[in-house]
Amino acid sequence: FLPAATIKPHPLSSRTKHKRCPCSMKVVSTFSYQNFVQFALDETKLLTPDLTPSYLQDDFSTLKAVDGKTELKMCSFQAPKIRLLRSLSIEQSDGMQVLDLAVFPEAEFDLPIFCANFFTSGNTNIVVLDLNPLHDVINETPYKQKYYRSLIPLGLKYAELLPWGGKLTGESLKFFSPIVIWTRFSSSHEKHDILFSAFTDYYKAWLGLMNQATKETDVSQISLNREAQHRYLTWRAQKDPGYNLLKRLIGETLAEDVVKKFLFNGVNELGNKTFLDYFPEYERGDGSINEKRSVVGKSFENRPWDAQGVFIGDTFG
Ligand code: BLA
Repeated sequence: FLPAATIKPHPLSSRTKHKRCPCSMKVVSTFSYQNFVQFALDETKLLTPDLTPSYLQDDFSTLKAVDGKTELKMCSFQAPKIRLLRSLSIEQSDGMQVLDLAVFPEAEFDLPIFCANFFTSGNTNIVVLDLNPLHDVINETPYKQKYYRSLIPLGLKYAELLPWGGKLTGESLKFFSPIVIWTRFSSSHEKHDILFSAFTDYYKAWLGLMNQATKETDVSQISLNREAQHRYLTWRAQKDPGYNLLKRLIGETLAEDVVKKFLFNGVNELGNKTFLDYFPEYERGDGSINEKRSVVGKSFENRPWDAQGVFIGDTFG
């Protein structure tokens, strides 16, 4: 493993802004998730010059939260293999920052979904960074071999630097890959540099997979890809941990629009199945959806993947 000290800040480092901290009047360096977004867009353009703004740009660009001190920035693009690359970043004047950046492939490709979800408030950082698999990777499947075998060393490097964040919604594990980074840490320059480095490495890994991907022509396989992506979108549009915060920031109606039309765009278009069709265990006696995020409870105290990328977690609910 590379020791943390070998993580050098990227030229477009995670910290470019310098703020005067009002309490101590010391100059503190802050970081901004905007740099992560910029990196992803620049790298994508290098590889895919035909990246074009998505039709969603018109309706989803910037929003001011009801508190008057929080800004939400959205951007969205598409390309021949990319159905949607979209990002939401939130910055509050008191330091809260959120990044939700995802890339969804067209259904003709069984590529993983790039997923970066970072939440920073005060000293706390909650991080999910992954190439979310479209198909099963818990069992030994050709899909797992195809996309993750060569990425295991990358996952191991960061599993060391950004250790497993402890118990989480058990159901989420099915959407994660053997190289998932799920971590929590207290803010520090070092950790934010490591996070930026992980983000750039994972993003480049995803672009590498995309670059090599060839279009599927078998219609039944394309349908399977589409349904898998729809199931993923349905999960996230219903159970995303960020939803409550969004409701508080911009109100229920706008939050629903942002979640269903922007963040998880496709949930109303890629398929007809409902949340309960995919996840019947969430059905309550009266036919409604259980509001709890998890019905199996929080699980996976430790990383449930071994160094070979074999799933070693116990039961699923
Ligand atoms: C917490 N975010 C979490 C947690 C996970 C994720 C696993 C820990 C809590 C839990 O176990 O549910 C992220 N979960 C995911 C992801 C997938 C998943 C990426 O299933 C994909 C399949 N997070 C955001 C955004 C906000 C946000 C946009 O992405 C805010 C607008 C906030 N995430 C957020 C907050 C917490 C959190 C506030 C901690 C509070 C909590 O646990 O509810």
